[in-house]
Amino acid sequence: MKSQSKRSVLDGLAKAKAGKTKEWRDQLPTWCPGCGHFTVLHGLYEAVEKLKIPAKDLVVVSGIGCSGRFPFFIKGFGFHALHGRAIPVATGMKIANPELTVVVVGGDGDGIGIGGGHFPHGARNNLDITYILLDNSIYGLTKGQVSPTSPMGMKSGTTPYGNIARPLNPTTLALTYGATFVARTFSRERDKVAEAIRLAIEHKGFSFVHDLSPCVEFNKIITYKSVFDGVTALPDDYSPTDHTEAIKMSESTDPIYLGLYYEEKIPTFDQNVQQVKDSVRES
Ligand SMILES: Cc1ncc(C[n+]2csc(CCOP(=O)(O)OP(=O)(O)O)c2C)c(N)n1
Ligand code: SF4
Repeated sequence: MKSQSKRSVLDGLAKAKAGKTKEWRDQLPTWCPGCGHFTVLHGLYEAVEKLKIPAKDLVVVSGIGCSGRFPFFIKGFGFHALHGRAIPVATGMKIANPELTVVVVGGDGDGIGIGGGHFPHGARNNLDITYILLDNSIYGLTKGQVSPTSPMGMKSGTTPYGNIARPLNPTTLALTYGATFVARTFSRERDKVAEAIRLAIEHKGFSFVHDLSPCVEFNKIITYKSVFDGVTALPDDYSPTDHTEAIKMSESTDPIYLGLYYEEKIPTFDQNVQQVKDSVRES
């Protein structure tokens, strides 16, 4: 009874804060209070609201993890796929119905660990989907094991003496794989997260948002404070058109840069498929 009333108070507060975007809310999120994933959920509400995407045309696809719960919390269609398999599922959906707005959401374990073989192909095909990676540098759902983005030395359930593997950098990977829109955000900055997601959805092609989304429950090393102390915006004179420069800036760890790293307009997967169809018909 007590938790029920607390729930409805939280629900009421969230609704009041969400303003117009409350129309997009579905089930009450089950994440821990303070989890960085909330910011991204609200960012996505704001983005689809601003872009006036009808719920019937939106599909959110996820893998497994705390981040994998995403489709339950937003109206529209959703698909909670197998661990690491959200991109192939989204690929099928987009090919079957190019009119859909397809958004993939997943964790660092889901997308860079078990699903790491799919990310390059979504990107290099320039499929017109948006991929939001919620990076908390830990496996949250399974209660705190190191992930492929955990820093060296980090102690966890699976690394009691400290992590001995070097971390992967999702922003650099996306750029290297050929993603045509790449941004990095931080869950402490709600407006910037919402704007990055909106721009990513607007982009025609494979758009990638790498959100630094602290796990307040299990990661005591990568926290809101540690991230806040380590990040800064990309310089004012930075231009997101130079691929080599984008990769160089993405690799910086001191500071870690936030913002739009790269955007390129080239034909999408759908357009290339159409071109092949037309040329086959003509021949
Ligand atoms: C094939 C398979 N292997 C392992 C698991 C167990 N498992 C569930 S979620 C998860 C990791 C989730 O971490 P992440 O993707 O970073 O998301 P988070 O929970 O941190 O949001 C693992 C290993 C599983 N469900 N399926
Ligand atoms: S365990 Fe971590 S990632 Fe999962 S909901 Fe809680 S704070 Fe978020």
